[in-house]
Amino acid sequence: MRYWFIRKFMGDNKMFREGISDIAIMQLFHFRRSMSVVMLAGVMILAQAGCGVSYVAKNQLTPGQSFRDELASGGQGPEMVVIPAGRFRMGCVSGRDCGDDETPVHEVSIAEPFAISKYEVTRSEFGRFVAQAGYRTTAERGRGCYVWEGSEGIEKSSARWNNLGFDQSDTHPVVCVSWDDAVAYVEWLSSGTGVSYRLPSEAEWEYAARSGSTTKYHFGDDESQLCRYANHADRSTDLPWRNESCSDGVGERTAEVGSYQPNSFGLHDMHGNVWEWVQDCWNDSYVGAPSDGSAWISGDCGSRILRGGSWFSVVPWVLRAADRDRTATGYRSGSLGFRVTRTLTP
Ligand SMILES: [Ca+2]
Ligand SMILES: [Ca+2]
Repeated sequence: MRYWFIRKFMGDNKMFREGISDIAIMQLFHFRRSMSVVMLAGVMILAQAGCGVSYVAKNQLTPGQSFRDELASGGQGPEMVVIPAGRFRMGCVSGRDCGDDETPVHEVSIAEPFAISKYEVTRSEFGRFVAQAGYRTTAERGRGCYVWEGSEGIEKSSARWNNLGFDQSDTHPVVCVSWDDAVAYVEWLSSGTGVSYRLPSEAEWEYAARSGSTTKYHFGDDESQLCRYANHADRSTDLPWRNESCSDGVGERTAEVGSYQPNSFGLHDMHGNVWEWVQDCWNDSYVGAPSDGSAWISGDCGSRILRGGSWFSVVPWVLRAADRDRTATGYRSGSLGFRVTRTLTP
C-alpha cells in the first residue's frame, strides 16, 4: 500500500528531490483517509556540566561551554551549549540543488552568544514537565498522533509521546509533540529556572547546524558518511527512498540522542533523528527575512517551520542544513520533536 501511495501521490524521485518530506507524506496519508471518510460519510542558577557551580555570569560563559540550569522544583534542565556570536550566509549557499524556499541567500548576523541544547529534548526531560505541570499534550487532548504502523501512516488515537509504535528509552527524543506542546515546555522551563528559554529561531537553528560549514551537511557533502552523523532512512530501513550508501543498523525508529557524531559546535542530531520545531512562521522564500538572527513571526503563523529531517526522511535531501519544511502548529508525528534555546541574559 505504501509503495502504491508513494508512487501515486509522490511521483518519481524528482518530487523527492524537491523536498517532499515525511511530514508531507503523513499529511497526504491523512488527506487520503479524510477523503475516504467523506466518501463513506524565578531563580537563576547555572550548573556547569553537572559540577554544581551556582550562577555563572554571562561573561563567564564561553563558546563551547556546556551547562545545565537547576529547576526550582528539583532536577535540571537540558544540557546546553554556548554558541558564539557570528555571521553566516543562510539558505542555498551552493547555488544549486536547493528548494526555492531556501532563496535568496542572505547574510545573518547574530550579535550575542546564545545557548542551544546539545541534544533534542528527551523523553525523560519532557516527562518531568508533564509530571510537574500536569500537562496534557495535543495528542492526548485530540486524536492522538501520526505514526507508521505496518506499511501505512495513520492518525492513531492511542499514540502519544509515551506510547509509540516503537520502543523508546528515557534518552530517546520526545516525539508526537505539537508546536504548542513545545512552546508549553519552554515556558515551563523558563518559569522553573528563572531564565529565558524558547524555541530556536530558524536562523539560529541553521547557524547552529552549519557550525561554520557551507556544505550540505556540517561534515561535507558525501551522503555515504551520513550514517556516522545522522539517524536517517538508511539501508537498515525498508523505506523505498532510503539512502543505499550506508547503514547505521537502527532501522525505522528514533535513536538515543547523541548516538551519532556531533558537529563542530558539539551539537548532536542537527541532521536527522527527529525533525525539530523552530519558532518561525512559514514564508515561502527569504524575501523580507530578518537578518539579525531573530525569529520571523509574520507570514503564515498557523504553520511553523521544521528543520533537520528525521529517521524516516525521504532521501538525504531533507537532512541538509538549508532544507526547510513546515506544518500546522497542532500537528504531531512520530518523527517530530524539538530542541531548546536559551538567551544568555536573564
Ligand atoms: Ca537510521
Ligand atoms: Ca534532529
